[in-house]
Amino acid sequence: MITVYSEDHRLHHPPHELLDGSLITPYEDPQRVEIILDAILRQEIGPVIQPQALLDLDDIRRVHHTDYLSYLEHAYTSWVEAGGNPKAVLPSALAVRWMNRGTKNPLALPGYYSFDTSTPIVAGTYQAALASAHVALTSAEMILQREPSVYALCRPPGHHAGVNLCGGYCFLNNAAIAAEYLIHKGGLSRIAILDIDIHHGNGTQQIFYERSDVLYMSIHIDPQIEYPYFSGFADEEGAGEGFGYNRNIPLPQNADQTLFLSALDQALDDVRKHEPDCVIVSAGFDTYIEDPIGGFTLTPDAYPIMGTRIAQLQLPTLFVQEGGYAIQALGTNVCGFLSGFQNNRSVA
Ligand code: Q9C
Ligand code: ZN
Repeated sequence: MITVYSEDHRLHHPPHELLDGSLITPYEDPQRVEIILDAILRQEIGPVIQPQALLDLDDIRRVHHTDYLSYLEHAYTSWVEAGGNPKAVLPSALAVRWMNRGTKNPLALPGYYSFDTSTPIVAGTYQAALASAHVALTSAEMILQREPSVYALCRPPGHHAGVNLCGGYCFLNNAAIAAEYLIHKGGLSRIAILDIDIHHGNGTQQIFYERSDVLYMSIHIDPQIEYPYFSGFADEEGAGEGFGYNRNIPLPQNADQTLFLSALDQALDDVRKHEPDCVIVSAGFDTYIEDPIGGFTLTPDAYPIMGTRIAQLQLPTLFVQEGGYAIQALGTNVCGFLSGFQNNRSVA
């Protein structure tokens, strides 16, 4: 399987995040994808290529508002000019419920465009986020060129990013951007996004909530106990035309492989019923037992099984890297997953 990777992810390397009231070293570290890349090369998963052609911002504007993109582009410089801490942009006050008037104040803007305090912006963040989206777009283009499956090694991740909101280490929603590309450039009529990161992909859910062409299926830790707390409940089923095309499967803390795999089987049944032209897997590995911010108890042997079951769909499949923070095990878990998939396909 081809992997698409860009070294520009390194431009996003914030010094801290604010978690549960403490300023800590970020879990979302550049080493994550370096370790995955290394394992992919050593285990000969397949060729690794760079993003192709020129990035067209219109492909990103199909998902994100222009004012949000221009905020991301200028956030760091205007923040520093206005006297913000040059180490990183982080909001102090969030625009919530009825307090959501717009602002031009560079020290206040981060609170308008963020929904948490663990998604800092540094000088290279926008370029890194664009490169990550470019990785997803290149991978989507290869699917259109009849590549049966592609792995987009995206960093920063994307599934928490909404149309005009960053959060959960995410700035641009790579999976959503790929889905829109497949529909608009490739003329695909139906897509299924299967999100197996431990966290609910609130951004992806928001983007497609009223759409029936893109099915969003998410298996994740119960939002009553874990991040993102305010979204991801089973009764969020989509709205308007999109009713029935959003499905959340929350699982309890400490969910194990048996529970996870039975949720995956349910999700795969729904994916089959949707009859998609392509499946996009939001592939997070923070379900692993040793993950420092996880909460499930999956062991490395779970990932090849997950790959195998997804392979049985026998559909064009685009894997988009999301979370996973147990750095020592990430390479093994990702390669196990991709190999499990590859070894069980009739088409490459
Ligand atoms: N107690 C992704 O996996 N903080 N984002 C969680 C845990 C934010 C995770 C707090 C986690 C974001 C892509
Ligand atoms: Zn996650």
